[in-house]
Amino acid sequence: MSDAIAEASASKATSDGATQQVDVAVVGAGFAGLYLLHRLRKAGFTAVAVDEASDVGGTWYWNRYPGARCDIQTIDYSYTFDPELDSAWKWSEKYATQPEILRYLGFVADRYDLRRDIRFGTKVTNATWDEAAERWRLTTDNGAAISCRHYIMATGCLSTPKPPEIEGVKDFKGEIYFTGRWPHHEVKLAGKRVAVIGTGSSGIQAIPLIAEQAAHLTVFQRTASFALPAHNGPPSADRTALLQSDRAGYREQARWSMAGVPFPPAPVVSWQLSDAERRERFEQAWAAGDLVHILTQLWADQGVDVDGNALVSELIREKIRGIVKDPETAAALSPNDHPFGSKRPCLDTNYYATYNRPNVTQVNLRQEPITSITASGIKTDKRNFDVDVIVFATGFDAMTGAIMAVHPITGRGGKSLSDIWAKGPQSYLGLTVAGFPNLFMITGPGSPSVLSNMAVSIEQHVDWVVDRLQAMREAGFSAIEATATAQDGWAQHMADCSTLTLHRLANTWYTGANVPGKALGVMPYTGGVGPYRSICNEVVSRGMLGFRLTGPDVAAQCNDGEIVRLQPDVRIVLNMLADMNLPPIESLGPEGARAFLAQFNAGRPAGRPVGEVGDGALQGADGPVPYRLYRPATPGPHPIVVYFHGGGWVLGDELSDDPFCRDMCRRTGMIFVSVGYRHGPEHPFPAAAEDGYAATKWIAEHTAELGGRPAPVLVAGWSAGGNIAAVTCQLARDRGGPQIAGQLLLCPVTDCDFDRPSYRENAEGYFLTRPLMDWFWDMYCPPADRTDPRVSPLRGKLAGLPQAFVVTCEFDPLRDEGVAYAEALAAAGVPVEQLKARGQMHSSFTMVDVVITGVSGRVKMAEALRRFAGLAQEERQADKGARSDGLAA
Ligand code: NA7
Repeated sequence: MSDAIAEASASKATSDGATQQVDVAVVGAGFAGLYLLHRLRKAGFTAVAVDEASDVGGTWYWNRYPGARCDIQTIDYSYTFDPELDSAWKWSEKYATQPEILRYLGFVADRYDLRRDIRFGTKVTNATWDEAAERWRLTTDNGAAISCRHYIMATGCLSTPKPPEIEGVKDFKGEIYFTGRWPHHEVKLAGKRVAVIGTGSSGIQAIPLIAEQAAHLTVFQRTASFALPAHNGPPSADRTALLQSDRAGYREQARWSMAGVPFPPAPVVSWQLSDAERRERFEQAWAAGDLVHILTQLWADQGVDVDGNALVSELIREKIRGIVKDPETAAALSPNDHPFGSKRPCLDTNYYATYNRPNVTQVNLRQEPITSITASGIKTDKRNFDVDVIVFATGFDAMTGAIMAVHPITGRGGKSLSDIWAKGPQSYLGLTVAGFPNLFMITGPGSPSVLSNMAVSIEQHVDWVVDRLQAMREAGFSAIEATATAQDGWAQHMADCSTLTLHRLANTWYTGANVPGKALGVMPYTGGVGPYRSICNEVVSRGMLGFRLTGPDVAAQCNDGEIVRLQPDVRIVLNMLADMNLPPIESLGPEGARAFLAQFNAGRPAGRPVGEVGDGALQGADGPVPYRLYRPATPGPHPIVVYFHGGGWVLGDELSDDPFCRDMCRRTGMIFVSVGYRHGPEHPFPAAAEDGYAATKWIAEHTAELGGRPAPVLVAGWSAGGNIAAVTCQLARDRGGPQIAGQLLLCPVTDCDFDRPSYRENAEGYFLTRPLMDWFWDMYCPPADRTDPRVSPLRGKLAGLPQAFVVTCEFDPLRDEGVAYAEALAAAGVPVEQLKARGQMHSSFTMVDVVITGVSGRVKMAEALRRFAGLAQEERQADKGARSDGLAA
């Protein structure tokens, strides 16, 4: 039988008259509820869906306001589970209108005969978990109660409109409409004085059309949104051609993309482009009329870095100034309190130009807040506006509203979901909640949901849930519940993810800030659709990690744990490396390994601009060695940091940590001199150590020539470079100088002992492996010399060394020897601070602009260096929030 015709053969739900008995009850008959019903039936489960509306459609049933459209290209905002359905439906527009989307959902409901299992005009009024029977007991406001094994909330993220929160609404004598509950009858606005409150996506879509009808339109704006022209028309020819050339491949790419729309990651960073090149990219994106395109395709740093984002924001503000004739109105319409994309950007048709119409007035509520609604209109603290109609486009109690506020849900031990979520939604994977067995949420808080193409995220969730229910049935399990450990781990992972993007910097419905009194925190998963999908798959492949499964005749199964302990971007990098299936570096030989590193580094984002970069040679221990100097753009002279690159004393050179040196030069406001010390095996121990010391001495003696502040200098290094920095401090103390003001040791090698736990726990899989460290040691230092403090500084005398900042990473073989060195320094009376970076690996901090979660660590490193040099601290706007992300273990 074709997938296009759903099996109607699933066993019928039974009813004892008062209670309808089903395997699964679903709330909602929108995109998610419809697909759920289809899948559940095909899997042989009895199911019923309940919806307050009188027909299918979910959000598209209710949001019928003028101009309501999809704002993801509709060929992407479609079901993909059935290729026959996928090719049977043709969208008439690039962004379909609400009536067309509703027709599509009706078409789907008919095609699979879904309506017969939907109870329309019915609301669940109460849901309680019956522990003895292991069933959910639901009461409804219309007809039989429901008893079900599994209860699934397919309630949508934006389905509970927010109350107006303005005094006096009841006093108004005119007509009141809510965009999210627009009437089904025709609303006549011609000749009327209309007010619209709210300028989010709904207001921005409705305002131009209302302005065309109304005698006068007054728009009350609290926060200006970024809006981009939709350039609507027929479905875009190039996207359609892509889809048609390889439908399955196109859909699969969407499933593994970051936003659920098949766009590749942007390849370049903003500082690699000239002003003219950036403008050209922006103009192309503006002309393309595609939100996901403009949000992801301009430059790689636009969504993760305040400075990169500011460039886009300003180009959009320039457009607004170019369209809106009145400069004061243009200024009020120009968003300047949040990064572009951190609040949901909107897609418009003639929105800004509407403000040039003589019958449209804008009221800036930041300058004159609404004080009340009166019988005749709206009162601000400066004026009265008499109107006939008020349209509330004031948004939704997003993400949690429909799940929590609509009806009480009582789980295990009589605990209510509202109580559990009082301080913000807790979930495992955004799919389940500890204490609520057999309850699932489709696109719940904690999943990518509203930060993605909902159609793609819904299908992924429905498939995952129904697959699990099938697997449970086959294994004899009747109940599934997330563990507290898994849920807490997910909360930590969510918090880690939220440092990746700029959503945390705006007060929005993503964070709950639009509803007075709601707990604040980024609710959707910001780690991306593809990574999220792979995590859900990994939960399954690791034996339902984080779930407790029980059944009447089988032994309980609980494989407890946290699914992601790495920082989210580190996980992505490691997965990419694993997919590349590279040969072990140590198998390439020194030359091959060096060539590999050069090739690897060529593919990374370019380092950020600094004031000046210059190359030179200095006196090493046995002749000249090269150096590269990074000078800040600020007026000098600056303190000098002597820097030693990583590479296991074998690989790398004075250029190989270029992005890190640039980043630290910018953050510290200091000169970084990266030294090209000699390498093994050509120059074995102690060549690198002696070069390190000689270079530091030379630099300290040539500070003026280098344009730096007079000595003392500072030293810093990563990995084997951290080893050289630590050794240099010991040699400088013992050989009468130079004076060193402080040492930054980033994941340093400090000892030749491989027996510490971090060598066992992280032997493989985190880029720097135990076999690679073995090889580095073999290339550089004969066994007999390995306990020499010039290569194992932990074995040296530690008293009297310069103050230190020691960074170690949780998933690094070198972690424990770094910690041991820091502790030994402290025990010897050396002032020392440690950063134990949770979820990071050996290369995290030097993968600048790749491992974005490394920013907070580099902020702390820079602060330490500034302190060592006696400079005042300064927080850059771009680092806002980065210091307090709980990175340290
Ligand atoms: P949004 O995006 O939440 O927009 C609501 C708008 O209403 C927004 O401009 C709010 O200003 C404004 N608002 C909310 N409450 C008030 C009060 N009390 N006074 C004045 N202004 C207020 O909802 P939409 O329906 O437009 O869009 C929802 C999503 O649907 C959209 O993002 C797409 O994903 C589809 P604020 O920004 O809070 O200052």
